[in-house]
Amino acid sequence: MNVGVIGTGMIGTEHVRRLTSRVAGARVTAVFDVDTDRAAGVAAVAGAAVHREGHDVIDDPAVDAVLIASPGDTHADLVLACVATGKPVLCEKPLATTSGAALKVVEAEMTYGRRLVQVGFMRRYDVGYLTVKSALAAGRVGEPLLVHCVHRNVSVPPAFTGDMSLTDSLVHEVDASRWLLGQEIVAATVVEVPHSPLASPQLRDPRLVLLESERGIVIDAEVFVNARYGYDVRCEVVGTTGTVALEAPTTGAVALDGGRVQALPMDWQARFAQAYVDELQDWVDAVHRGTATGPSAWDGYAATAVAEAAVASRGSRTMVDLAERPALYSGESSP
Ligand code: NAD
Ligand code: ISE
Repeated sequence: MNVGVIGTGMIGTEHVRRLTSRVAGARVTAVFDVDTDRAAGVAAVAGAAVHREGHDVIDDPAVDAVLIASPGDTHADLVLACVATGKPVLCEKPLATTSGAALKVVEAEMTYGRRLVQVGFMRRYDVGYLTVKSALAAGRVGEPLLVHCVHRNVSVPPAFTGDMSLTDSLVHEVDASRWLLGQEIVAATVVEVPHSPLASPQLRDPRLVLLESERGIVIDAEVFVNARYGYDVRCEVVGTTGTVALEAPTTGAVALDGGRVQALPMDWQARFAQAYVDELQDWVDAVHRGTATGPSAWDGYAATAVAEAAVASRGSRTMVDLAERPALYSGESSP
């Protein structure tokens, strides 16, 4: 399967590397990035052609499937072009920066009549999240009552502005909660907390968000994108008879001064390294089979709709404006 990659920044470059050396059944044959030097460097490693714009990658007859890893505000237009040409596409999150744009993708795919779109919610492939999901499915903790989520980054690049901790980071907590619980999120409240002076004031960092599921489960999600000490993602589901939580993966331990210090991953690349490989392998296998099964356009739309409600919240409980879910998306991957 020949893959065309649009966007060869931090994650795009790593996805090309994974497709080239860790994933079976695919090779990268075309790339585009507005930063032409970056595109050329990545293309040289993969043995791929460099195109003059994103749409040229999609229209390239030798490209069988497309991976989009450019910034979020470019995604919807590119995904729509993939659907129009009938090419499978793995689009990094967020699917779109507005729920209206994401819904257009859902509608285009419905018109096409078959799933072509997978969204890069890689946590669904992480062994820790999969363990929590199986424990819930087996009823090991009874009925879920509450979910506690923590999403802490060491820091974020200067391009990370405004409400991106909701539209770009919180969306992972939204998707993980929807998937673990098998329920949509119907309301969001952003609770005011003191902000870190170490973060740019416009980020209002950290954020504490209360999400409510359709059957009344409350999810508290802390998003702290300048936490400094490490990349720390936590999730605990509290049930009627027990709780189930992610293990905190460590990258080693240092013994000193009569104690032992566990090292944390410092970024998402390290924390979710295997999940990204498994996500890509699942996508490639699905494209070969002709059926997409990973996180869908609907999942991308639902996450963006919840983030939009959180942005609008400003302290008050805000209902999520969600369209009715079409039958195309009633499969295993969606609530
Ligand atoms: P980045 O800024 O490092 O890379 C983005 C790249 O896109 C840059 O090389 C930039 O030059 C290029 N670009 C800008 N406009 C473009 C356009 N119109 N067409 C093609 N290329 C263009 O950002 P990143 O961290 O790699 O993030 C890229 C996307 O991946 C974002 O949507 C982000 O949310 C997502 N992401 C997902 C995860 C995850 O864990 N799933 C992790 C990181 C990033
Ligand atoms: C980034 O885009 C990702 O998706 C990471 O997984 C997440 O931890 C980070 O907050 C986002 O900015």
